[in-house]
Amino acid sequence: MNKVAVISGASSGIGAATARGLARAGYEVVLLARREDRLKEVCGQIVDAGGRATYCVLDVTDAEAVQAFASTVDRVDVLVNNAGGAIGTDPVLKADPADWRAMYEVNVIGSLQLTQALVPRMRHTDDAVILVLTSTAGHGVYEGGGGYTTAKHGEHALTGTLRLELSGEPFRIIEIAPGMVATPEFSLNRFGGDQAKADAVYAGVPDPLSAEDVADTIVWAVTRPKHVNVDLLVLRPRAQAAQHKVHRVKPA
Ligand code: NJP
Repeated sequence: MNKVAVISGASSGIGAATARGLARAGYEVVLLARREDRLKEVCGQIVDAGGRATYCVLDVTDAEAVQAFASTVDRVDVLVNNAGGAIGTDPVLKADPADWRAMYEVNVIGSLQLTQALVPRMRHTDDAVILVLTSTAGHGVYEGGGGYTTAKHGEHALTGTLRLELSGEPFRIIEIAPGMVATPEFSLNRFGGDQAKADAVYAGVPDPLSAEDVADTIVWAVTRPKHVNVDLLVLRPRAQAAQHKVHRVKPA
């Protein structure tokens, strides 16, 4: 029987690349996100390449919808909590609490709800994996990043707590924390659709990470032997020595 991997936020970026990567690694993948057209497209690519993929339109912040989804799946071997994102770069004193709530809802509560709903479907195996895509923003702070770093620190805490609480059970709890990843939508969403601002994030950076770079790392971590838990893996592009230290090349 095929192993089943559920990936949230699989309609774009890192989640879509992870779905493709896990399908290539032999998993039957179940893609989750809110945009059906994008899910269909990614699923189609996987099936055309010989993989097994289905999707479910799901808002991970909707508790009832998450429960309804969980009731449709029989078994899950791998859960990738990837759905998430950032809104704005307002300083703490000017930030809209609604933005902070929205970031907390999708990054933290979304991961919490999906994990709670699917763990009962993961107890059939002696090697269940829950992987959480946090960020270097979950391990440090930066000006203008208050709402996002708070949410990602929360997701980091959720992941560590879960590892402790499931100790002794056959679960691996993995956290992958990337730095600068040039996915087409992450920064665009953060800046409310302002393409120029989104492009400026990566301007002159020789090689930011790609979605595929992160997906490769996720697939590697998931496919380690069952006694090997990659607790936390931080990956950054070579050009980003630290959150504030990004090497940029000036245009000639
Ligand atoms: O971004 P993007 P990435 N319910 O915007 C989905 C973290 N990260 O791949 O629902 C369900 O392409 C949304 O789909 P849709 C980041 O925080 C990134 O770069 O159809 N799904 C889409 O598929 C995030 O946790 C960078 O709109 C929801 C996906 O989430 C993860 O990596 C750096 C949803 C977001 O994909 C993927 O980001 C870093 C909801 N309520 C960490 N809301 C980076 N790019 O630089 C959104 O350190 N989605």
